[in-house]
Amino acid sequence: MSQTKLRIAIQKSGRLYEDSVKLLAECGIDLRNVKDRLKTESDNFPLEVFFLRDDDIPQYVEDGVADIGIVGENVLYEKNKQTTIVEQLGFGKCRLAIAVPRGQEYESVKALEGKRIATSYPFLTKQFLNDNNVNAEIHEISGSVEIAPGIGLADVVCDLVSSGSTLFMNGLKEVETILQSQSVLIKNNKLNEAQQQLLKKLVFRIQAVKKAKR
Ligand code: PRT
Ligand code: ZN
Repeated sequence: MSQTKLRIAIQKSGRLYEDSVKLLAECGIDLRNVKDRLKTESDNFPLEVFFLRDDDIPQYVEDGVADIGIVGENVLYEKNKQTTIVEQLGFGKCRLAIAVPRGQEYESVKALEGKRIATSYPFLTKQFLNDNNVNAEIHEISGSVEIAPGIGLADVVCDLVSSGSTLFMNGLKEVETILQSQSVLIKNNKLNEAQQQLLKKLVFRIQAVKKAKR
């Protein structure tokens, strides 16, 4: 039998990096020196780790460049790739929300009609607007979305929120929640039998770690 291993894609740096590496450690998987690496592997579990930008992880897993990955549901649904969620991981919790200038009246989603919405999540924002029969202009920007209304770039934002302090500091108030998100383990849809077995082993360990934390 050819040697089998699982290739996992995790965030290279950012909010999910620490928790992703920690989860693997808690699963008893030792990684060789992870700092400043593009990839590494484990000596005590047949796992190879690729460090990537979170935005690229759904595509890599769909393509089978990585077999599994850890990514936020927000990114997963925005990218809309063909992968399967295996397990919710309980970290990286946030929500994708629409926020308007604090002084602005807001009664219902109809208030968004004709507005300019700044977001890094055009797909999910569009879906929300369509579901609610609202026509609005989406302006895709890649960062610092919250300052868009303040500098006249947009009327409204659709962005990730966790504590809410960023919105507050920018004079915005949250009016609609589009998605509740946390990080999830995803898998490629065409894993072979041996890979499925390895994944089962990994998920069993993850569930044990989660249980111990309850
Ligand atoms: O470089 P790379 O592309 O990999 O990273 P990134 O900059 O795109 O993502 P990163 O590291 O910022 O976030 C990775 C993931 O963490 C996100 O996709 C979410 O799944 C999750 N996450 C959890 C968050 C937050 N909480 C969060 N609060 N991602 C971003 N934020 C930002 C938000 O965009 C806003 O600017 O934090 C600000 C709001 O925070 P509060 O606490 O002020 O509300
Ligand atoms: Zn990103």
